[in-house]
Amino acid sequence: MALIVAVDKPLSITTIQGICREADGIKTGLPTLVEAGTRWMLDAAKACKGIRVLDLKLADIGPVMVRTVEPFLGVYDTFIAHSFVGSKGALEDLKNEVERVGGRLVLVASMSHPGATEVYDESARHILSVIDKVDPWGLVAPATRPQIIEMLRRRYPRKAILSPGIGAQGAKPGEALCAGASYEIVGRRITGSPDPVGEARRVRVEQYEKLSNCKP
Ligand code: BMP
Repeated sequence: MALIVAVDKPLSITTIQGICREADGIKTGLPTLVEAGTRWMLDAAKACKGIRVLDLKLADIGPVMVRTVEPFLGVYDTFIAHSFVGSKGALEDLKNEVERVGGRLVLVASMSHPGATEVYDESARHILSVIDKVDPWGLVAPATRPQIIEMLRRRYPRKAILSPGIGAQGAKPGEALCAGASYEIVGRRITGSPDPVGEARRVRVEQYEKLSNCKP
């Protein structure tokens, strides 16, 4: 199954290692950077053999985004940015820098919270045109609205689709995979459990059960 654990609180490095044995990788971001600092961020990524997603939801001019990710290049392999800042002078710079060292760029196509319909979905035509221009490795799309995942999968058969919104936000494991996502991102359900490694394993089992019964 395809599971990325959103580690939004600084768990022990041993727990991260355990999670990474059960899941395909981890995603960390601003909460852990603010709470635990750059050193922990680098140690967490080094402890994980799988996919290491740095999710700073970048949304700035190119040189600032490039400078922001610099300490993490070569340690994290996947970088998330907002798409609404556009390509020229922004995302094209970030993409070049990340790919120069073998990394991958992921753009937010839409989000999982209810307010995402106010701007992201209203602006879908513009967002898709930025995605076409930048041509990132992957996209973020909401497990809470699987019809968006289905649309993106039809439009971009070969892009990775990373889907958050499972567990605490209401979607069930496997639902986004059934809609065409490549990975499901699960945070609090796993990191808030007294046994995060066991909980990651349980999520995988639920993904498997759901995926074996996807409606055509
Ligand atoms: P949780 O499973 O605890 O709700 O965590 C979801 C994770 O996915 C968080 O790290 C959040 O930043 C991220 N995320 C999200 O929830 N919705 C989005 O649209 C995009 C995200 O990156």
